[in-house]
Amino acid sequence: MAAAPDPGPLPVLEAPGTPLDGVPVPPVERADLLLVRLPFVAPFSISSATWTCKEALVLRVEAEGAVGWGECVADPDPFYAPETTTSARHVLAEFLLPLLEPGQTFLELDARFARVRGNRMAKATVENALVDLAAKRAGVPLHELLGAGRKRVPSGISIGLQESPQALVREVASAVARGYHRVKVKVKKGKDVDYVAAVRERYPDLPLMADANGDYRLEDAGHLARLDAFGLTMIEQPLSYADLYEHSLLQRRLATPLCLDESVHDLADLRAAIDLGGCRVLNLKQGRVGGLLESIRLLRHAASRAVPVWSGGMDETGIGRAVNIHLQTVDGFTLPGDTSETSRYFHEDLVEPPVVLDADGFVEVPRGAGIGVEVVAERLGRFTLRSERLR
Ligand code: OSB
Ligand code: MG
Repeated sequence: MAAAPDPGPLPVLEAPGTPLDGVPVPPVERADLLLVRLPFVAPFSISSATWTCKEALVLRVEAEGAVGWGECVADPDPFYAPETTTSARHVLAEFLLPLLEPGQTFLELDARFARVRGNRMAKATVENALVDLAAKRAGVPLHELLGAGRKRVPSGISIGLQESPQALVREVASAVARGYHRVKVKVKKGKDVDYVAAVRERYPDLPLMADANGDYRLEDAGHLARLDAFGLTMIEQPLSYADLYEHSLLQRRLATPLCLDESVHDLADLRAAIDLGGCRVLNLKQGRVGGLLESIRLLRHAASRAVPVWSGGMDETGIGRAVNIHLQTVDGFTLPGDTSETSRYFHEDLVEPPVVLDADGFVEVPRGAGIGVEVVAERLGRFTLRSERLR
């Protein structure tokens, strides 16, 4: 019998280390979970949902007078991702918070959290709040705990589905006038080629991309290939929220690079997606992948494979928005992300100061300790629908 061919060395995937690994998790004397709801300036539509307000869980942890905040990116509905505010509340209260023990490092906590499968939005909420608390106790801005220096962060905007190509061009015009570095437009079946064509005609050189939030099927490859004519920097998540493989088949028929968002949850997903050839760019949302440790692992892996990365967003309040901004000071973010001004989402946010673009369209990293923005108690009170003491 012929010997089996030598399959070569096992491609074991080692998790890259992160600057947070050895940082001690602060003790938590008190934990409160709030459900907040903030009205949006305008409804935001993607192919699978329309939101008129931001409804989110906010975790407040306290120790020795210092307070840390973590915002959960799960929506009240499972229309973008399977987790919801209700499922995240359940997992966080019943399974994650009980895993906190004195004397752990963040790497040890991360390892304990691994027993809880999936539920990465809930995990990120707890981790974010604890990292904010750790940074505040150390008196340093969050980006310093991430091992990064201060730098300006480029801006980008994600424009929701519009009534007509003309309406979309108007939205893009106002974003360009505001100074955004790149524009992403939402697309879906029937609101794609004509819409992108209209924007491209008016702005031939604008860094432009399209996000479909999984509205297409592999059979639509020929139709999607029509988007190749517009020089998009990427098409984000054209196929299912759960797919890695079919994106790789689709990529072979498109010139435009494919970017994955909702189907990448962790390092193993990213490795598989890149090796299959279906992920030429990564939209990294720290709140989607379980927080900052996993984000830095993804960043390092993507860099090792020369895959460009940018920071996505989930229409966060100023709490989650600040985390996304601090994270972008870490090496490996090579493209402008969905990092927009507060005023584009909310008349009033939970925090001060708001995110604003400077004269060159950049965003400043907050200077204060931890996330570096202040939660305004009066507004938090006004926007809170429910709150409960978990510890
Ligand atoms: O797919 O990136 C997405 C918002 C909610 C859910 C999914 C997505 C988005 C955005 C907006 O595109 C990003 C932002 O402005 O924060
Ligand atoms: Mg997306």
